[in-house]
Amino acid sequence: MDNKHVILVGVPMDAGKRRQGCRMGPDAYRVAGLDQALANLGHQVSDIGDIQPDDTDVPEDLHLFALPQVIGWTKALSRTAQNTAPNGLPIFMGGDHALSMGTVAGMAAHAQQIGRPLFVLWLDAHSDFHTPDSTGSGNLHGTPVAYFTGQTGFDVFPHVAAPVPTDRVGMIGLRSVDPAERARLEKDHAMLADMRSIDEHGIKAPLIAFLERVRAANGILHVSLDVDFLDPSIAPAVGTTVPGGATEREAHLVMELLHESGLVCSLDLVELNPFLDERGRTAKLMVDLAASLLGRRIFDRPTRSF
Ligand code: 6HN
Ligand code: MN
Ligand code: MN
Ligand code: MN
Repeated sequence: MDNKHVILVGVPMDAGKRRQGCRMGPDAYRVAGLDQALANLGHQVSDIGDIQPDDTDVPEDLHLFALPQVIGWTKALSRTAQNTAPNGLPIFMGGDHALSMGTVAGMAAHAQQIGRPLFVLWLDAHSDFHTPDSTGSGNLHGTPVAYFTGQTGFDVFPHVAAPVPTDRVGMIGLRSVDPAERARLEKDHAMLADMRSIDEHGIKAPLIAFLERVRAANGILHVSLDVDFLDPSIAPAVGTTVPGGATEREAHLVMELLHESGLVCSLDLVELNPFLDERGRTAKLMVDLAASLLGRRIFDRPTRSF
C-alpha cells in the first residue's frame, strides 16, 4: 500500500450560512479519531491545527451573509492549500462549504505549478453553483463552484488565478438544484449524476467515467464531500438535509473506487454541524468514509454501537 503524508487542516468556519455550528466540525473529527483512523492505515498524519481567516477591509453587503469573513477565509485557505499540497495530501476539516472557494482555488494554483490539470468531484445534494447575484438565500456556501469555475459576479473576491473549467467538475448526489443554478449548469458542461440516475444506473458508472477523464488528461483530483450527500437517516448532523441521499454502501463504494484510482490529491470534509448530531454518528461516518478513501478495506471496518 502506498503510504502518504496526510495533513489535517482545521477550518472552524461558519461564515458561509446563517445557521451556526460547523465551526465545531474540526474538533468533532478529532474526537471521532480521524488522525488515528488514517495512521492505522500506515499513513503519516500531521494535524496543523485550526487556521483563521485573514483580515480584510471589504465592507459588509446587505444581501450576502458575512461577506468580509468569507473573503478572509478564502484568502487564508487558498494560501494554506498551496503551502500544504506540495508536502502531502491535505484534508480540510470544515467548516461549511464556502471553504471550498479557498481550497479549490489554492489546489488549482498548485496544479498549475506542477503542470497538471485539476479536476473536482463534488459529492453533494446541491450544486453550489449560485453567484452572489443569483443566490436567493444570500448564503455563500451555495456559491463555491461558480467561484472556482470563474463565473462572473465575484469581483470583490480574490482573483482566481487558475479557474477550473466547468467540464472538469463532476457532481454526484444532486437532488436540490435551484432554477438559476440549473440554467447555468445546462449551459456549461459539468458531469452530473443526480440521485434519479443513480437509482437507475448505480453510482459506479458515472464515477468511473469521470475518473477515466481525469486519468486521460494526466489530471489530479480534489474531492469535496458535503455531509448532505448522504441520506439524512444515516447523517443527521447537517443544516441542509435533503431526503433521498446516498446510502452508507454507495458512499463507501465511491470512496473505495477513489482510493483505487490513485488520483486524489486533496479532500474537503464539509458542512458537519456537531450541534445537530446524534451521539457523534455523523462525525464517525465521515471519519469512516475518509478512511475508505485512504485505503481501509471492507473487512477492516470497525464494529460500532451507538
Ligand atoms: N451547500 N441552494 C441553496 C442556497 O441557499 O443557495 C442551498 C445551498 C446549500 C449549500 O450544500 O453547501
Ligand atoms: Mn455543499
Ligand atoms: Mn449540500
Ligand atoms: Mn458477528
